[in-house]
Amino acid sequence: MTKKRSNKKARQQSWLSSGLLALLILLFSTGYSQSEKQDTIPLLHGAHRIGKRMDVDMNRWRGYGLGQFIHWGLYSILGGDYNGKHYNGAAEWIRSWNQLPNAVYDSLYKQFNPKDFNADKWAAMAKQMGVKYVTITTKHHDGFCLWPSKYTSYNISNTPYKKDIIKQIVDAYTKVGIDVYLYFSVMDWHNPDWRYDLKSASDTIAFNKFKKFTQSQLEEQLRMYPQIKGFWFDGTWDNSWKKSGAFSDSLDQDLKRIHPGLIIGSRLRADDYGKRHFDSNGRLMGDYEQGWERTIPETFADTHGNDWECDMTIPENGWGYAKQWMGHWKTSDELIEMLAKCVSLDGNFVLNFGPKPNGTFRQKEVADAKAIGDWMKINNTAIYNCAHVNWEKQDWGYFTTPTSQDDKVYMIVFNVPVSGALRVLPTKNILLKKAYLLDGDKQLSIEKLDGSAYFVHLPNEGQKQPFVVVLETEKGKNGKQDINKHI
Ligand code: FHN
Repeated sequence: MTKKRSNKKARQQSWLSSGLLALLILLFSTGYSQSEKQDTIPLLHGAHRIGKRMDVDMNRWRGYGLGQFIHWGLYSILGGDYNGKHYNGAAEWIRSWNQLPNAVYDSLYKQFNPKDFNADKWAAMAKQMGVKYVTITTKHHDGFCLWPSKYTSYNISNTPYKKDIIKQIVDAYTKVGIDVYLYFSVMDWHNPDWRYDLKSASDTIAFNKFKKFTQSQLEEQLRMYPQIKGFWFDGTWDNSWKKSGAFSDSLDQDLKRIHPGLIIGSRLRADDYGKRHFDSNGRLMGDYEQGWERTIPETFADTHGNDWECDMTIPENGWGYAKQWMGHWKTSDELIEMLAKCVSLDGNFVLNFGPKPNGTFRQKEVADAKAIGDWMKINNTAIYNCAHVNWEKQDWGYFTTPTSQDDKVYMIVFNVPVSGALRVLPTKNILLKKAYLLDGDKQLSIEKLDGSAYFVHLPNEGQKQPFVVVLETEKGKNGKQDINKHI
C-alpha cells in the first residue's frame, strides 16, 4: 500500500470513528428513546403508532388522575359462597369452581333483582369521591349481559329486574360529568362458540361465529350508548384470541371508525405472533398500557414513558362482591398514597367497587369513597391534569406538576421526618422561589443546601392527613418530562 493510500484510509477511519462518536453522543444526550429504535420484525398487526396518542380525547384521559371501576353481575348474588362453602378465588370467578355446577350458576339470572339500585346515587358517590371516569362491567367472563343485548337472551331483560343497567349508569354518570368506559370480557363461558384454543376445523368454524357475535355486541353498545369514551377489554389471554390478531386489529379499527376518539387500552389486540400489550418489536399496542393490575410501577423508567392506568382492589384480590373479603383491606390513606404515586409516574389510579346484589355498596367502600373525596376536595389541584416531574424521589412522598403550567411543582407529603424538614433535589440547578401549603396558603421557609438541594421547613403543627406543598420555580423550570419523549 502506498503512503498516499494509507493516509487516505487513516483519514476515513478517523472520520468514521469521530462520526460514530458524534452519533453516540447525540443518542445519549437526547436520551435514546423507544420511538427512535429500529423495528426488526416486519408486522402487519403490530403497533400502528409510535409514541403517545396526542388528540383531545386522549389528553382528557391523561388528565383524569382518578377513576372508579365497578364489577357487578350475577356473581354478586353468591358473594363468594355456595352451599355453605367459601370459594377462595376472586368472587367473580366462582362459576369456574368445580364445586358449583354451571347449570346452577347459569340460572342465577332468575334471581337478579337489585331493588335498591339507584344510578344517580352511585354517580353522586363517585362525584363526591372526585373520580373523573368510571369503567363498568357490561359482561364479565360468565357471559351475562347487564344490557339488553339482542345477540343473546342471557341478559338483563330476562331477569326479574328487566331494566337496562348500563343505560342508567351511562346516563347518570354522564349527567354529573363523569366519563364512562365499558368493560367487556371477550372470553365468554356461556357462549357455546367460545374456544380456549383452535385445534380443529370445527373449533375455527365455531370461533369465527364467536368473533362475529363479539363484534355485533360491541357495535350494539356503541349504537346504544353513544356517550361512552372507550372500551376496557379483558379475557383476551387465551390462544384462540392470540391467534386472531388480524381480527382484533380490524375490530379495533372498525370500532374507532364508528366512534371517532374511542379509547382502547393494550388488552384488546395480539400481534401476528400472538404477543399481547407490546408487539414483537416491543411497541405498545393500544392507547395506554393496561397491564398494571393491582400493581404500580416503582419508577418512571418502569412505565417506558407510556400512558398507563393502575386498577386496584381494596382487599388483596377479588373484584366482584364477596361476603368475606380476603387478606388485608387497604386503608383510605394507603389508597390516597397509591393515587399520588400513580399520578407522580404519569398514570391514572382506578379503584374498584363490587356492589352487592341489591345494588348498594358495602360500608367500607362507602367510607373509602368519602375519605378519598374529602381529601380530593382540598388537594385535587395536585392530581387532576398533573404529570411526572423529573426530580429525585424523596422518602416523604411524591412530586407532581400541572401540565398547563411550567413554574409549579407539588409535593404530596405522606411521611413527615422528625426534623420537619423536607428535602428537595430539583434537576439542572432549578431555583426554588417560594413554598407554601396548598391548604390555607401558609408560606414555608426554604433553606438552600450545598449543590442544588433544598430543605422546605414545615410548621410545628402535626399534620394528620397527607397534604400538599406548592413549590414555585422560575418559569419553564419545573423539570416536566417532554410528554412524547419515550425513555
Ligand atoms: O379475570 C379478571 C378479573 O376478574 C377482573 O375483572 C380483572 C380486572 O382487571 N381482570 C381480569 C384479570 O386480569
